Amino acid sequence: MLLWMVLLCVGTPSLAYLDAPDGGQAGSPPTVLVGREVVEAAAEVFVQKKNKELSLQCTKTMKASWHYHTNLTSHNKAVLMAAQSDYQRVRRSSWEEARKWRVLHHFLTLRPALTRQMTFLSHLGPSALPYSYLTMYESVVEDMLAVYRSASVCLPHNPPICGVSMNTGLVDVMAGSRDEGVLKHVWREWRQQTSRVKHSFPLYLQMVKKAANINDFPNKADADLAEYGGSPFREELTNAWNQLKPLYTHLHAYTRRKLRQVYGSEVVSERGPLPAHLLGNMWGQSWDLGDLLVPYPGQSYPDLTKEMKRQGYTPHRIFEAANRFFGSLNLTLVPSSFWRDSLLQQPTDNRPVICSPSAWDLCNAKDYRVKQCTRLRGKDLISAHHELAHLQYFMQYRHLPYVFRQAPNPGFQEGVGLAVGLSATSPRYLRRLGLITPEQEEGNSRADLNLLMSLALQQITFLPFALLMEEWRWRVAEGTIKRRNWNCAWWDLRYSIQGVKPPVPRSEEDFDPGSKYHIAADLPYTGYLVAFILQFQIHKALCVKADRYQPLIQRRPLHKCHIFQSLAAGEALGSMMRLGKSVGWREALEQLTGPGGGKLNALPTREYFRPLELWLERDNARHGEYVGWRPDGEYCVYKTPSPKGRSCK
Ligand code: X8Z
Ligand code: ZN
Repeated sequence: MLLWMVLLCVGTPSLAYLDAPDGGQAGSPPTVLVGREVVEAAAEVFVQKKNKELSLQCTKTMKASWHYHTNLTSHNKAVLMAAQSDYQRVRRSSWEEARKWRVLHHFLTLRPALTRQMTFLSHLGPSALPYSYLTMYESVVEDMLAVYRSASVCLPHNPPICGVSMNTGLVDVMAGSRDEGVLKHVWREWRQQTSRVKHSFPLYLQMVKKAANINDFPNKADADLAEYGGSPFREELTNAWNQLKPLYTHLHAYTRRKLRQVYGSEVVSERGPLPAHLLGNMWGQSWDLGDLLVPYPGQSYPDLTKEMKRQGYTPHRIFEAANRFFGSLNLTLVPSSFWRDSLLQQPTDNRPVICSPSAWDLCNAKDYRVKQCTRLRGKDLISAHHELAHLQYFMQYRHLPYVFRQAPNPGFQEGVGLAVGLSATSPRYLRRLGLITPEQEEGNSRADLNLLMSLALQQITFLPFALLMEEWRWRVAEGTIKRRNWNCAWWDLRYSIQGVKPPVPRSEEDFDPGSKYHIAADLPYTGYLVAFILQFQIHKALCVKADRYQPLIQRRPLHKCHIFQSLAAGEALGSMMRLGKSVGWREALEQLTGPGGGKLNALPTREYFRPLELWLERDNARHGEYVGWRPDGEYCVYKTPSPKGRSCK
């Protein structure tokens, strides 16, 4: 039935152009009336063609990328760069063609699945820039990265040890040193070096604004937030952060007291924010302070390495155990090619590889791999479960068109990996694997608290850092933070959200945001923030399905739950994964968590850490520690705008 009538120009290849306002003039193609079905059929042909082209190019690029990451030669790098540029060409031409279809919006609405695919095809980020600008964007990011990569510090030894970078030792110095002078020196020098990122920042901002505009967004903040449904999501993040704040503030107060014991109240004041250089991490995004903050030293669960060795574990066996975990949920086992093609341990032939764990979808619906230089440690066992969770996601949505073969927002894929990691961390699960004994597991509340503390120092501390970093970038992009205040505005956020201060006063001569890789590299960070919150929502929902979590029932707390062998949890997880990106993230989340559950919610995080929060409350009260922070000095010297009429000519 011809319900919707539109005018189409015959003779335009592949695309259905609507009649131009002056259509029908001599020399222009003839126009005909066609129905909605015809347009939809043409749109369907278009998206199918693009899905096919893109998945083929994706496979080529991923294969080249795999070869490079598992053998870092210049030849492999050149092959990868060529493949990436081919992929970008196809992606860009798809973008150009998809945008021509947008004119249809004035006349008819395509089926939702088609509209959704068209929308994804017609957003491209900076790659949509005209070539001259694209080159400028790429080179300005390259300049910022060059500053970051070349930054190194001289350690104040006698004689000094120079050329130390994040990759070659600064991580260990920040985490391991308790020498305040050394930590201050390293913290300051790193920022001294990376502050040169600032010179490139104005041009970078111009380019990302242009890229946002070309994709129909007013600025980069809106472009980035579109993945999550737009700017109201910012408020949702702030709400989630407010839900978590009581727990964070107690952790903050406890940490301040412990740091004061080591460094004295001259360095760590009674009620002030935490000095950023003492947190065990260059940015204070996790507090890697080893034994300093353990509630019950010497009473943790046993290290798994010894038991794994005793039982003859190998990297291969670690992944077999992780694979069985998914089998026990009645989910999909990895294909045989996984065992043949993956890299599960450090190669012995001296080939240079990037060892950080990663999961690979080669975009052909059959080829899935993991790269992980596995060692016999508890954290590698958890990481194996985490990476296979990513593979599970890839395999569950493989039936979908290419543009839907993604998680519904950038936080989901990681959120699922982290949620499965929580099950794998549970001592009850480790007992099922035979890696700890029933005696070690049962009623060991001190070991549980130590475990919760170590998780909180990675996960709870991360949230305010990630939030302030994104807030800073969004405010700069939309212009509410002005260039003359870039650095001091950064420290205002560091203070108000994170409760952290610099060890030495800062000024607008510095550019401390540039000390963080993801800012220099223009990489998104919101996905991590979302993932860290979502993981507990997902974990809770799965534990409810598995009937292994009941609030207020002491034997069934959230932090002890694992979903191993729960068919109900497996079914729920699999159904959500099968949706890929074919629906919005709220719908996918609500399907898993139940009616009304389609929003970010940090209360499951609070529930998970409840025993720790209670313990911290008592411990802070026992020591009369002030909970919260107040200013104890000036942290950054603002540049006042120059008075009118006094500017130099
Ligand atoms: O950059 C990363 C990963 C690489 S995908 C190691 N992360 C963020 C960071 O290090 O700042 C993971 C957590 C946040
Ligand atoms: Zn991951």
